[in-house]
Amino acid sequence: MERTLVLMKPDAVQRGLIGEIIGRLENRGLRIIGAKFMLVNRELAETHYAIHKGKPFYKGLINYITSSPVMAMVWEGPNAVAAVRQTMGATKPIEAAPGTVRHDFGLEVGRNLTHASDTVENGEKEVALWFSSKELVNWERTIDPWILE
Ligand code: IDP
Ligand code: MG
Repeated sequence: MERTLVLMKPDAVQRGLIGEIIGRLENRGLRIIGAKFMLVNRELAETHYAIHKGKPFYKGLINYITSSPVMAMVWEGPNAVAAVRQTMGATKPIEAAPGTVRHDFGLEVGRNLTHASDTVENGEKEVALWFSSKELVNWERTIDPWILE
């Protein structure tokens, strides 16, 4: 079972879209196993986005993610990484497919509402960066046989 890190970025929180976006992930059948509402310090922001260091948008990206609270979550499911990326849509809202979060609520790449891990390996790394093992909840969802074959 894959795990993926999902962030409701500050714009999603400020715009009151946390419930809407979580609802989409729940509706798909993904299972939440961790969540916290938090301010992101610069150190965490810089570690999380280390791959983008040096790019023209890097400074703005760090300012954006640290500007206001985020809702950080871990979601689990078969192919969870690809499934969540698909639900969020392409990085640039203007290129995101209709029906995706970034299409339905966004216009600009610098305010694209969410983060989702892009590979299984990065999912594992990002979950470990953002959550301690104690913060992840092991629970049974009784409807699973009706969602997972
Ligand atoms: P992703 O979030 O879809 O994985 P990445 O390419 O990993 O996209 O970029 C990380 C984040 O950096 C994006 O979600 C977006 O917030 C921001 N970003 C990426 N490219 C640009 C840009 O050209 N201008 C402003 N912000 C950008
Ligand atoms: Mg990325």
